Amino acid sequence: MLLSYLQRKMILKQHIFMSLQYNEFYHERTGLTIGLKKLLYSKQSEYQLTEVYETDTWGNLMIIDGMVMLSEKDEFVYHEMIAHTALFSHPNPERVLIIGGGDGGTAREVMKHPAVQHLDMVEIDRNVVEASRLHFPDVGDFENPKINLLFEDGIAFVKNVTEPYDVIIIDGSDPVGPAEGLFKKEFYQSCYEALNEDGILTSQTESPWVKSYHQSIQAVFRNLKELFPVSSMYLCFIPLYPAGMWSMAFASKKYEACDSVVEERIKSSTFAGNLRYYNSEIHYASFALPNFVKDIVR
Ligand code: SPD
Repeated sequence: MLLSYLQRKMILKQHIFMSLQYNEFYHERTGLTIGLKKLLYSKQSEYQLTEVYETDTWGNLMIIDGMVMLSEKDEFVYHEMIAHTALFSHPNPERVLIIGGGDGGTAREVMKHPAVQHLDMVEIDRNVVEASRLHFPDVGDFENPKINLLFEDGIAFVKNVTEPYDVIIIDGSDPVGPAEGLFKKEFYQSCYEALNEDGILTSQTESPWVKSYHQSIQAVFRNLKELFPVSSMYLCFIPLYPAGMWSMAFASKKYEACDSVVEERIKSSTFAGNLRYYNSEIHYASFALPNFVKDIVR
């Protein structure tokens, strides 16, 4: 078929336009589209491919193995929710461990708590830290002397902990590739043992809207329930993660998340008023689950 000059021009324009989009499909042809301006970073490690793009509307965007990790504009939701929900639920979180979290956003939020004396952050891939230092200057807190950044496999690290933690935060990737083990019972058992007797754990646990994640979500909550006296899911809303609704796990050896003492702690904190997503109402409300989500973790 012969195409007119105009038709050829349109096809070319469409092609160029499409190639400047990032697409993450979470169900067949259904997914997320983000307009891109240019590629800023691309490095393959022995574990994964880390890329950073400048986007049209979300600032810089980090993608690992074809999955969005964070954008400059919406990262605060994830990092505030994974850090403060655990830290405000603990009366004195002095020692904290982050598994993953190489972009530094979770560490930034953890270090807002004056009680924290020491933070070990165990990231498997140096490229994640490098990409964040270069292209997400406002995200990471890497210079704080209380932070001990280690480039190791978090799953192996947590098996050999000698000085236990008050809080462990699992800020990993999706349950494929190097992060797959972060959804397994053996790993949660090691985390349980690496926590003090009143320790708390939080973890990212994927989107309840994405069916292919259901097995991993169910396994995590089943495992946590078997290990910890207190365990529940909580939710937050992150526009660039598949389907926007994101789940996290809260597990605790002693303290409840929804306790009036927690509310008091949040309200009397010197910095909580400056956070952009998390507050005492959100803390409570995030544990309210829609029925279809309850059915997944029941
Ligand atoms: N599909 C998104 C899962 C991302 C979980 N980790 C994000 C890292 C941000 N510190």
